[in-house]
Amino acid sequence: MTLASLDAHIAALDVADGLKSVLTVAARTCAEISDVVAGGALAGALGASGQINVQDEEQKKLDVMTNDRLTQALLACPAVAGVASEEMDEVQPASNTAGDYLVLFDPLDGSSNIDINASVGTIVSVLKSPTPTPTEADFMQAGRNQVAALYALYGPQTMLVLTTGQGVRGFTLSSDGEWILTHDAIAVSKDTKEFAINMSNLRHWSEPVQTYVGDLLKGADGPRGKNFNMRWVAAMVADVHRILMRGGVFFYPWDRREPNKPGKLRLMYEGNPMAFLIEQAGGKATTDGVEAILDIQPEHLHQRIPVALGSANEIDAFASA
Ligand code: AFP
Repeated sequence: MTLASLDAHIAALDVADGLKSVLTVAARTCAEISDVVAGGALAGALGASGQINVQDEEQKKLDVMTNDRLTQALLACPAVAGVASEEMDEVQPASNTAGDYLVLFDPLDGSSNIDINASVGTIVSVLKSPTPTPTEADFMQAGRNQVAALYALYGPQTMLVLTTGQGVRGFTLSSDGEWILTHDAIAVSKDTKEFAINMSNLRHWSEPVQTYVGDLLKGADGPRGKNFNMRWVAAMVADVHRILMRGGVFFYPWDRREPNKPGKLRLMYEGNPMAFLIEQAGGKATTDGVEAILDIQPEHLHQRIPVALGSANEIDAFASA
């Protein structure tokens, strides 16, 4: 049996050639990043960089290395008009003026997992650029406008999961450095008995979220009438991947710690691309069970939102809690 490669899949896609180039460059760079992540201490990839990013978070060396690689590779692609990253204060327009696409990324999702050798990822979102010389305002497009979204998961296997709005497919990185189609037509089950949330924040959540999670914890004897399992990897890529593989729901809700920040996760680098993938796989991606993440009109490049996504019937149950 001949296994299809990502290159062959991209070549056959019914999308513009420019988008094919962007996806090819993003996938190639993720394969390179996989090598650096796997090298760990041997690749000088562990530990703090000593720098603080725009989110006021201490950057790890790997945050900086992966951000630099993606930025350079994408800005060198003639189809790219500009990039924005969770790790950079401002958007970076390309020096060429022929690009059609804006690429937004979280170069290394789950940074706290790096030094403990647990799963991390890269998340990428692609928009059409309204102009070949984009400014920040041109990036302020609702997630519904995305023309592609992907993530790479650097776990026991390195995988890349992609949508261009025609379903969701998963590719596994071979020992030859080639992405091979291994998961066709990925679909999120409608129902689940598994949830993901950082329980240590319980006391900070709103009353309805506390009530909903409390009901899950009561199991078969409670109002939900079934036992739920819980998982939390602390890397959204890995939690979303589990949901795409076997169903489940993921929450990072609004909480009281910093009332001016409506959640921890970033709309443009995490919420939108993951919402596109989850919706394309038949799941729901919302802020509160009802409001679709993809319909939010962004106000800031680094805007944060609450996230509730995954198996459709369980997101509906969350909405009615
Ligand atoms: P970093 O990319 O800054 O490491 O954050 C990871 C993340 O944004 C997301 O991937 C996780 O689901 C979430 O944060 C974990 O947050 P807690 O550390 O609060 O559990």
